[in-house]
Amino acid sequence: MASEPSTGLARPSLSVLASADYIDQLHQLWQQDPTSVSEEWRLFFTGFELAMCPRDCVSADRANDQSRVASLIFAYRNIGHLIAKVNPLEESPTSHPSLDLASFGLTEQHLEQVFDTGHLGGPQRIKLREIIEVLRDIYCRSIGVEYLHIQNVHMRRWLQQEMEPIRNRPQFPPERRIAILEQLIDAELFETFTHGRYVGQKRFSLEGAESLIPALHQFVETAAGTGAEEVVIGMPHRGRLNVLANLLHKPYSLIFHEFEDNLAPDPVGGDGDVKYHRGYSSDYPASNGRTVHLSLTANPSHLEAVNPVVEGRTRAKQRFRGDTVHRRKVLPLLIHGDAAFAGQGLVAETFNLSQLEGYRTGGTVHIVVNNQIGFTTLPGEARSSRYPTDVAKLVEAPIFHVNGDDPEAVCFVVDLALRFRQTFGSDVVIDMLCYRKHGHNEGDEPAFTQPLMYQKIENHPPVRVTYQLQLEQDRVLSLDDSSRLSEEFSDRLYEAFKTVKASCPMPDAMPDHAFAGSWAGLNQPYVFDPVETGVPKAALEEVARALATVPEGFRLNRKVGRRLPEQLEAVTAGGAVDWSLAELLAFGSLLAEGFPVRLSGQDSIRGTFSQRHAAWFDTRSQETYVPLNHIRDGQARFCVYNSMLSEAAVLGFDYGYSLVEPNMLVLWEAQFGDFANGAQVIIDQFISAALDKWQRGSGIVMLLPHGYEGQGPEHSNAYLERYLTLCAEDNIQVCNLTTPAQYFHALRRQLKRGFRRPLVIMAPKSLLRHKRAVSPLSDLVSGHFSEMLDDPTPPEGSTRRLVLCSGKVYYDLIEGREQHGVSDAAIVRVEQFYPFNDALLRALVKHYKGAEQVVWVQEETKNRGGWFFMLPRLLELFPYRKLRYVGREPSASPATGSLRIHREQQAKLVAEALID
Ligand SMILES: Cc1ncc(C[n+]2csc(CCOP(=O)(O)OP(=O)(O)O)c2C)c(N)n1
Ligand SMILES: [Mg+2]
Repeated sequence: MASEPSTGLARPSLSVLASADYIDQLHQLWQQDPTSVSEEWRLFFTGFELAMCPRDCVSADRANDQSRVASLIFAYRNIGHLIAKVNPLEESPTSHPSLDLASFGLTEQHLEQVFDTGHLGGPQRIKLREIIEVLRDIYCRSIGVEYLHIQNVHMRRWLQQEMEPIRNRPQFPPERRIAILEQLIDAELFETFTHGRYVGQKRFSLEGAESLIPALHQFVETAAGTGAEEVVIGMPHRGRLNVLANLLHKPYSLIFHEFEDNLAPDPVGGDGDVKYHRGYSSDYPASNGRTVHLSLTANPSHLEAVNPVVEGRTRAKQRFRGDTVHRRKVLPLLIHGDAAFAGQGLVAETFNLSQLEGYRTGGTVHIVVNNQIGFTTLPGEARSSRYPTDVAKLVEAPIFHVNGDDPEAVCFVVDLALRFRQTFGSDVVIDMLCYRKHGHNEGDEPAFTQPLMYQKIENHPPVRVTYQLQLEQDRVLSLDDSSRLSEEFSDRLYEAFKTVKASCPMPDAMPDHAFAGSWAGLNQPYVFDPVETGVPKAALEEVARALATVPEGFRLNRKVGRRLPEQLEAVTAGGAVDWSLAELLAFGSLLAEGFPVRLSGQDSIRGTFSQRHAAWFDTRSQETYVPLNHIRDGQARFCVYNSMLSEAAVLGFDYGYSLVEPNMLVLWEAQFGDFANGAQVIIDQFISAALDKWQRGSGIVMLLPHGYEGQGPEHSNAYLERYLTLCAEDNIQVCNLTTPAQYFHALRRQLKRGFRRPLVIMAPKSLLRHKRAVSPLSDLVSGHFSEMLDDPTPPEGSTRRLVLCSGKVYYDLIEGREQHGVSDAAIVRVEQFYPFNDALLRALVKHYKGAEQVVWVQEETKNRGGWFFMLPRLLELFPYRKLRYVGREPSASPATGSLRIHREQQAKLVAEALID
């Protein structure tokens, strides 16, 4: 197959096609009613129609020519980027058919005529030739801009005002230009120095994209200038060490130390991670005297997976700094590779989160390090769109394509992009076209697959060299002085290298932010010691009253209102508490104690099963009322959100949130537990492993509706077994609960211990309304969570059979025991699989020493559920007894699609568990 030369551009523009459709629609609207479109479009269509007219119908009238010129100006604004010189490896086309004079009905003769420039800035009337020069200067040099897809006229005007009068050309003072050169020197020499010293070691060099370093310095400087206090950064492997060293000022000695010993044991514990995945944070002293805190989020290899995590962290930090209105103090910055940005769905998902009420962060600045390749894959193989950034049009973000070999243009667009974000609170994208000097990593041979591209790259001078020459030419800095800057930096690197080589100590300079600030004291090991999580009755009554109080004039849905008196009575009279009431009481009691609660998930406000009604909706006005925010003055806030229909981005976001807020109950709920596998990367790479890899704790709660109730393969099973295979080193808690009180205590316990661990709950569906799945209020007033539950009504005589189970099947078993008149079987429940409280189970089953048979019962198929997790544990616990599995047969699909077969299977497994 012929491979395209690497132009950074894929096939003919889908984006252009997409905008052509859009323009057609607008054209039709204009034809029906010229005032229905904006002034710019009116001018455009007037000129366009004139151009389409046969010659003899066109009067030579000046006004018509002026309209043609207006169309031409519009066209440059719209598609000037197609001929912009943004690719350091390719000559750009100098013309485009859609920009030719003939396209507008103009000729060479018009070039010398004077026309009005509209809003273009500069003199109001100049020759057409000059107008085109100005337009090419603005839109077709090192910066190509896509912004006319933005519907908001204020945004478009703002961008025009910022770009056109100064022709998209920065005027940096000499000291800033010298600083840019120094940053390029840092970027390049850091790579060449380590390349020479640590031959063949992977570092994912930034060479070819060194302008990223001045770009990031510019970002922080502009951030400081707009009053921002913190930047939360997410970035992939490429150039990460460089960014750590040269932006976050992670000590060079520490980085070299990590090169000496690829997997250095971390001082805080855990198995650690490779150096180009770790997080870091530091304070950046900006030149205006302010300090900006920079925090690079640890991330896995899985490209783009960190995006929603960064957004969640940002939002939590904004809350922490009281920045919840304008969101200008804490800024998310995401850096991407071109192939990953175009390919990974999480990019689109994260864009989609960006303006949603419970998830917005005031806009993210995205920088795509577009080195025009992904490993060995070229753009033509990697995407169907022209640019890797076309996905950003989903949120109408402005997109700046910029030549990475023009570092001043890069800094200019970074400054512009961030000011846009600070002004409009929405996303903005920079596509920095550059190249990759080496192979994918330093041991890789790029000439195997891209020989022509790499011949070009071989002969391409580093941007530091061309910029040095430019500064010399502009008499800003002599070449001698430039060389001196390089030597000074090399000396610093060499000094750091020598100290590491001499002793190889773990430098003390590594700050440990893992358990500082609000996390202080929360790094204790996991223990089973019960924590008292009961709540005095009076406090529960206070919550229950809030839950039963309908504000004056609020028209509550009758069905929703019907259950309020019952709920109140359950608490005041000490009655039976069902699952959803227990949940609301857990939330409410925490809120009253000052712990905020955040719950997000699909349809979580009402609850998928109509069980929660966390907000009420006025039947006539649709106005909402959240009773849990009206418990008492000074209480913490309850935030509940219906999420967008995604698992990965939303779970990633809420997980990110939980990283910042250990004293907030953060819950993510799947619609049905099955769907959580759409977020597998977040579960595998972050939730279960972050503590071990990066010493980052989280107390996130995952609610995963689970239970075999005849709803078919996709609404029965939350893949309990998947979570169980992830369990080690007390990393996560996995529960399948049977009572509302257990749920209540499990939720409250999350905030009451000297450690935080993610809590995965197989959440109920039918148990939400099961008449036996209730708890007496007294179980909420005192007591605590228990990992195992004994049989509340054990056999009066001898126990012949010990039945062990977990979750909903327990209720089928106790009903079966009554139905079949079984009097010799005890039923013990495993409420928490992991961490596995072996001692507690051992103590419980002591009462049933006489049982000849031990049965593990589950409703899941044999290849799922808790069986394989329990088997070795049960063998150890009952070495001399007969151990049996009762449950569904192994099956490729989790459950049958037939309700009848489901019922037969369920009845059979219950009978088998209890009777021989
Ligand atoms: C989700 C995911 N799939 C595959 C990989 C393997 N992988 C690592 S880097 C890479 C290419 C990335 O290309 P690009 O995004 O353009 O970044 P670059 O390396 O060019 O800077 C691939 C496929 C990965 N890390 N993550
Ligand atoms: Mg790439």
